[in-house]
Amino acid sequence: MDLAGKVILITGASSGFGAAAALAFARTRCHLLLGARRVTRLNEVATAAREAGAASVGIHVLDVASTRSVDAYAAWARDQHPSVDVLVNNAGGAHGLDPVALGKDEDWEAMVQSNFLGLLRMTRATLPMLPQHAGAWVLNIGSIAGHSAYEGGAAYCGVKAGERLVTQALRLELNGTGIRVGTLDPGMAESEFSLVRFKGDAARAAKIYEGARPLTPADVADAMVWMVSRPPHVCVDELILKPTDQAAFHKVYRRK
Ligand code: NDP
Ligand code: 8X3
Repeated sequence: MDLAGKVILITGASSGFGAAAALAFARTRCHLLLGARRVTRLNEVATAAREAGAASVGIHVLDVASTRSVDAYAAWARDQHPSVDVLVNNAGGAHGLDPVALGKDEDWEAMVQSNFLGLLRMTRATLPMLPQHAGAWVLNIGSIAGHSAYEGGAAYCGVKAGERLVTQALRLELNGTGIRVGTLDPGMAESEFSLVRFKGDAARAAKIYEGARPLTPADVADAMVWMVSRPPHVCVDELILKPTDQAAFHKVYRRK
């Protein structure tokens, strides 16, 4: 499906997968609506996306953890374009790697708010703008963490497992509307993810990728564009994308 002229709304577009997705979709000459909390970073992404060929780029502050912010964002988006063809629910991330016995309320709450409630809020606010029977998409970004648990990942794995089930419920609810719904579930990818998880500890974040060859945000963005550009009668319900070096969360091949 040709994406030129389509309207793509991406949450969490200030870094990592969201920023790479903005560039990848820009190359298809679509219109972009970008949101995140760091507006300065959004501005930089918008400049790069215009240079990459986007038909237009709009940015607006967005905190998916706040219903008020999500509703203000949706009202702004409606002013830019009456309809949105693709919603990419990407905003989120992990906070901490503590076992449950040492877990912190603020970390758990931040993960539930952004990855889980934020996705529900954004979807509720955007659904009235999605055209029916024209190949529209709700593309949610999950994780291999939603498929199997690991120590220290109880809350993060829990919210990403929740994301899969929200995706499945929405797929059932929207069947017959022509609106496609699916989840893209990456494994280890080098972005600001680990820096955020480890609260700015760059050395600890770098260790996660040491000796391995992780996915890049551009790899994940390529998969997003592929999913969204299938013909309207084709829906990729679930796609797991992992580095060749990562057979499972714990099984990572590392070069010396
Ligand atoms: P980054 O930390 O690089 O990007 C996260 C993005 O989410 C940022 O743009 C951030 O923007 C935004 N964000 C976080 N919280 C909020 C919020 N409350 N409101 C609005 N925006 C928010 O990480 P990734 O690009 O790697 O992560 C993107 C998604 O992919 C996340 O959902 C993550 O869980 C998932 N994922 C990541 C993997 C990895 O290994 N990197 C693997 C599998 C899935 P800002 O801070 O400006 O608001
Ligand atoms: C991020 C990937 O496996 O580190 O979702 O949790 S993982």
